[in-house]
Amino acid sequence: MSESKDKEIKTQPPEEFTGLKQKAPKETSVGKDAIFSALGQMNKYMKKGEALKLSLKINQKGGFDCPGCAWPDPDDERSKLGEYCENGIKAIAEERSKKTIGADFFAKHSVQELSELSDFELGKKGRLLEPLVLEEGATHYKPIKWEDAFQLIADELNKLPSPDEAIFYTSGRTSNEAAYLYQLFVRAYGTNNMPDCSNMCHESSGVGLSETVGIGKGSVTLEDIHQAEVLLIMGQNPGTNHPRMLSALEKCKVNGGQIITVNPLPEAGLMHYTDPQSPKRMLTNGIELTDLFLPVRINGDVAFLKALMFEILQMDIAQDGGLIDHDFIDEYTEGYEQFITAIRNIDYMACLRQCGLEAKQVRAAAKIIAKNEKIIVCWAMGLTQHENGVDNIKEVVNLLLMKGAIGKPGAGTCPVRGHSNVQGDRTMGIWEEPKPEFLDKLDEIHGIKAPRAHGYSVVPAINAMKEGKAKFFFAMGGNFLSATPDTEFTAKALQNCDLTVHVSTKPNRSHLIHGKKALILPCLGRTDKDIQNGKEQFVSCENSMGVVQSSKGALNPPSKELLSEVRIVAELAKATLKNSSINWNEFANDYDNIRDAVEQTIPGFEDYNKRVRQPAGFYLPNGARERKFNTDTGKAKFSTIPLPKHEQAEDEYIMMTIRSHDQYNTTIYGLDDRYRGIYNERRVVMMNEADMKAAGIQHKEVVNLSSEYNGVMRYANKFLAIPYPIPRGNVATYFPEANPLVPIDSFAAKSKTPASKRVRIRIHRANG
Ligand SMILES: Nc1nc2c(c(=O)[nH]1)N[C@H]1C(S)=C(S)[C@@H](COP(=O)(O)OP(=O)(O)OC[C@H]3O[C@@H](n4cnc5c(=O)[nH]c(N)nc54)[C@H](O)[C@@H]3O)O[C@H]1N2
Ligand SMILES: Nc1nc2c(c(=O)[nH]1)N[C@H]1C(S)=C(S)[C@@H](COP(=O)(O)OP(=O)(O)OC[C@H]3O[C@@H](n4cnc5c(=O)[nH]c(N)nc54)[C@H](O)[C@@H]3O)O[C@H]1N2
Ligand SMILES: [Mo]
Repeated sequence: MSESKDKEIKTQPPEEFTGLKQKAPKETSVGKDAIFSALGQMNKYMKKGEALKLSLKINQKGGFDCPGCAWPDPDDERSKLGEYCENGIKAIAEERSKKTIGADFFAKHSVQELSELSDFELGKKGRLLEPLVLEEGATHYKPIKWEDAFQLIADELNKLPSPDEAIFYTSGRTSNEAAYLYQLFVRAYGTNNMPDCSNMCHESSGVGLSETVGIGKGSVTLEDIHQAEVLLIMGQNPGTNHPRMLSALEKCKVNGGQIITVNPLPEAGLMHYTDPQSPKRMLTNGIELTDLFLPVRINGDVAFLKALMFEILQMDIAQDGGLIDHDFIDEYTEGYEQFITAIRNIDYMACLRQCGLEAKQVRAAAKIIAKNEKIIVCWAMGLTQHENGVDNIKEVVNLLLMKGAIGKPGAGTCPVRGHSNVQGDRTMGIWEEPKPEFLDKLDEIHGIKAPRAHGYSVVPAINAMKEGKAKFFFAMGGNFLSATPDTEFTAKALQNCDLTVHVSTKPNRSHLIHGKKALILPCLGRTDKDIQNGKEQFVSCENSMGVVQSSKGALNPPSKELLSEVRIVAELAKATLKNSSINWNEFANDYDNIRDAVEQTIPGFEDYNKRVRQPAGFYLPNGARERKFNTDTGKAKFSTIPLPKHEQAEDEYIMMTIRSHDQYNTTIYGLDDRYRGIYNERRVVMMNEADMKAAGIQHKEVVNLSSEYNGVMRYANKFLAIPYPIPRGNVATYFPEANPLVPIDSFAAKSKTPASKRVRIRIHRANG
């Protein structure tokens, strides 16, 4: 037993270096290095037979949906070699690690001791095997029976003065079936406090798109990407985060399309690609992807888009029209006059200054876009995680509407989603602001009285716990402490709770920063066989392009003690809601029954059980795809967006927090960021070489970081400064190590998405 009683639990990740090696950033992606890296991870962390079995089933029809990203699978033919990618393999190697941890591990190590470990070190301990409880005042987690765990939760929930003092978080791996049942339980219990990872992710896209084109999802299909004449890829690093997107980009290029990349960093994955599944490409050294690279300053996107649209307007005037789609604008949109007047009158030089690009670069982009009609804009966190995140999306929509590039083949919006079922969870009703029609249906079908008042999203949920307005925290997956902004602040919020509960597959830092009491409930993962009532079940997920597909685990679970998320919800509901008229057993015994309820509740799921059994699943309806814009006026809307205010003191840098190649959000697969040439270290701050020189900072010098926002100081110490091709005044660090610096009160207007891509920081020489 450890002597750790007097030591404090560490709320911040450990500030220790692991041995940085830096090489020049790579200029090409995937190829044989990716295969070696994936095989390396499988050999190191998985059992041999299991690795082979899984790699043949990943993203295959009738197989399981990769727990990695939400990029869609081809509707027709799937590669024989397995429709997988390096990072998909890492995701399953992580989930199916041969290591496991049970009660003996937790008896040996106190919570305090474990709090000295990083998420990387914790994750590598292995799969969780049995339910665990941390009693009030205890120093160690110990085993608890499932029924006692459910009773403990039920007692806490029934003790609360109001259901609105409970918070129910969801990460985006939860299946449609589990998500539907979960939200039904939470609403039957009596609250809409359902924050989810989407709040920190694509919420800005959801809000921006709903208000302008009437649907919070993207409008394109995979085939559209293949057919596009121009792909504008903004604030996204697909080589790392959506590797299978690269083969779609390759198809687009082979079909004659052009790619414009807008990113502060020259991400290797977007520059050059060698398809590991094509021997010919491996021999011929692959294909150039990006035709025009625009190294925009962090959050310079609105300024860039304005300058771009100004240029297109000038070109249209110069050639007497034909470049702007007035037929489309007249028939389908509103707000054009006001919008185009504002574009005509922009301060062009101010736009150039803010985006950091030269006029000739903007003009080069305008030339490509103006003369083409099939245009798709793809984006991810580089656009959404800003205070003006929603405006970023609306400005993207302006460009597409101006060109009539939506609701026709090869054109439209493509927000590339994160978690593999984050989009499906929202469709199933995981939302703090549910629509009244949806709640009416729940009431009618299930005989409940769902609450109408909106609940907390992530940032308000943290504030509520911090202020003592919420006392119970339940997480269906995820790593709330490490994923949210302002780590210290969030830690205090969680520690204010009476009970914190995590349904998890692997240990993480959220298990260690706990309420008075805490529970860890281990569950089945995507790769595990799920048998209920003697019958093998499957679940379903919705990908980034609105296709719903089935997913069935392939391996025996690592322990008999693990329950499916569906079963956990059902048991929890039975324990908590004593007079419930809902037959929770029926749902958990056969997931077809859940799908039948979904079909009755949510439009687009007609014949759900039948269609989900079709090999490639089915598409959900999408108004924007058909030029049916479901806004309040039935028209797509142009927006008039102000240029963002960029406050920044002389000695401040603008920091973005990004993912390395070896991580899945807070799950850290390894310590390398191969494409960026950064090896064996995550506590780095990437700086422009000239900035380092000006500040007298040496390569690999130890620096401390601080951020000051609304008069509050925040700190994260011990990072190594390294030179990197990034615009001057901008720096980059990895998430989650830099999250202590992201202010809790810096978030996007309307979507409340934390502004983790634009944090004002100062860099202090540790020995200077
Ligand atoms: N392997 C792997 N796959 C993943 C994930 C993972 O962690 N690992 N995470 C999943 C999840 S949940 C998500 S949301 C996605 C995330 O996918 P991404 O959004 O690609 O992930 P980030 O690393 O946050 O990268 C943001 C990119 O935007 C750029 N950027 C930052 N600020 C700006 C800006 O102001 N303007 C512009 N134009 N660009 C900017 C950065 O340089 C970087 O290339 O990936 C999903 N897939
Ligand atoms: N600074 C900064 N912060 C960010 C971001 C950023 O770019 N910068 N990105 C944000 C984004 S886009 C997102 S989506 C969030 C992610 O936030 P989360 O979704 O909360 O975090 P993850 O790291 O994906 O969660 C990992 C944990 O999920 C559990 N898990 C894995 N698989 C399963 C499963 O099948 N079932 C269950 N029940 N549990 C499982 C494991 O225990 C694992 O430790 O982080 C956000 N935070
Ligand atoms: Mo995300």
